[in-house]
Amino acid sequence: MIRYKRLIEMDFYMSDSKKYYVTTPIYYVNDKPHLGHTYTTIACDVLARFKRLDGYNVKFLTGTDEHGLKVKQSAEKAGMTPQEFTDQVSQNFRDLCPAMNFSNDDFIRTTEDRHTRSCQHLWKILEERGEIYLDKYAGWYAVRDEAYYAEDELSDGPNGKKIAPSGAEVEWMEEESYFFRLSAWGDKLLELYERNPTFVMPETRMNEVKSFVKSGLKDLSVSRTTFDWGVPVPGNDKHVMYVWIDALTNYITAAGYPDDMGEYWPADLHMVGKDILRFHAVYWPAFLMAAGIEPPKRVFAHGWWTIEGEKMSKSLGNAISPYDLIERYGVDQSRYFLLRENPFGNDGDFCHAHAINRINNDLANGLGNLAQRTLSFIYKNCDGKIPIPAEFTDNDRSLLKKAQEGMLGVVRRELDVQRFHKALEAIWDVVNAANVYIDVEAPWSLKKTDTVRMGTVLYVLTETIRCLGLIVQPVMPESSAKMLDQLAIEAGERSFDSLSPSKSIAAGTQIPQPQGVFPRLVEEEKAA
Ligand code: ME8
Repeated sequence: MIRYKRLIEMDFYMSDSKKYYVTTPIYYVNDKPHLGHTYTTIACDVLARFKRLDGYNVKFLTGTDEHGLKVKQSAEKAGMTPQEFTDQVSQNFRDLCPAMNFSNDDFIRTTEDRHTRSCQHLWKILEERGEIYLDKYAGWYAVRDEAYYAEDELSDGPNGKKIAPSGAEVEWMEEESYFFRLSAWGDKLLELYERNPTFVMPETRMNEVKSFVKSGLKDLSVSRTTFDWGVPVPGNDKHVMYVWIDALTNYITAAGYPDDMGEYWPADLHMVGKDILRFHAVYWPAFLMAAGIEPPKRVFAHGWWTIEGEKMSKSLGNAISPYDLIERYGVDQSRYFLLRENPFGNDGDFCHAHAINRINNDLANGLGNLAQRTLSFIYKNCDGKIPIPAEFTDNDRSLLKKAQEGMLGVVRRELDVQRFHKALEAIWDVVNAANVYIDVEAPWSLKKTDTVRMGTVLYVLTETIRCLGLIVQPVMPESSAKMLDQLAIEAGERSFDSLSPSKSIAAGTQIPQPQGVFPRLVEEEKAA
């Protein structure tokens, strides 16, 4: 009967258009995945997992951006064809998904047929609508950024070369080019930002985008003739598409464009680093509106990580590999640290000493210790059975209310505005409250004086741990599964509708011998 009800509830959720489509940038295949790429995808993975557990039908997309001059040049350097090269490097990003426990539903490569078809279709629509025209382009081009710069943006670099604001060298290029009439879309973009004030987040980034658009938009060169590693322009094989129009289109390709896009489009969230905000918040909605397609609902630009005070770069050789993080700290611990340490949206400095302290304090001593001391106590003193509670005191009720009722609403609200650090802070308020509770109630003393009360205290703690285990699942899927296994919570009882007093843990449940979930990192003294 219960199971049947659950099925109906699931159906209800699925058909209630509770859908959530979240995307990462598609990463360039000229580099191995590093901390920066991993960070963006972790954030999206947490949102995707959270929404699934909260009853949404989720699509979570990531992938690789494989065209453009930069990739062609990297392939040449490696002595490979662009296709061989992209096959190899794209695989590094694909392999990272299971390694980091990413739950992406799709992995798109811009060299796939579905994507060529989608780009060419979009192009034709834009051309038919008079949004794309053929002309000539001359200007300063930075291969590294795949972008043209205006003369007044440049400075003089060494060897008489000119340098773009990004630090990339530019060269003078002249080519026949197709143009997108971006200049005609300024007002419509400003209207979009007015209509949807959270189209770009955080707010400071919205202001930057608005002032960029208000300063006037120029038409955008959207094809290249100087190389052929790209999607051919339909009807003019001399041209390939500008890598950004090709790249951005991935988000609709994966939703099914040009066929029926079903329920997923418009995307709920494009997560990007601040470096590529302009492409997502200005060019992309302009392309879409020009083609008569609804823009996404939000673009969130997060900050950049530096490494122990330095910019992460290939030349400094200081890029942190995600595999190094996994080896040092574990997958879940790395996921937790990256989202907890730094207000999402701000820049942050990655420092191993901070990682160790944070992981030891919050995970080993905080949540881990709470679960371990409660469950071992039950295992040793109560025949491994969750005790039957007697009447609850105000202190019991207060903790239970926080865990069963208060926490989810706050976490949901914070994650809906991508404030991961605040969501985690709210969860750790409950962890801390439970650790205070166990010390105040001292079940080890009650063992000698009042075993009935001891049972109630242990029940309250176990129920709190169940709620904590449920709510940390999106951030720490493996460790939370271990915690929930230790409480003998069935797989079907782990979605957020189980976060309620009516689904409280059953007294009498037999638990297995508890194992520590978050080992203490031993380097703390050395690093502190
Ligand atoms: O820009 N800190 O790909 P990309 C935080 N292909 N995040 C960082 C980071 C750092 N130090 N370094 C990189 C591209 N990132 C295009 C995208 S989308 C249609 C096309 C993250 O491989 C951040 O999310 O250069 C940034 O936006 C992304 O990696 C850039 O990845």
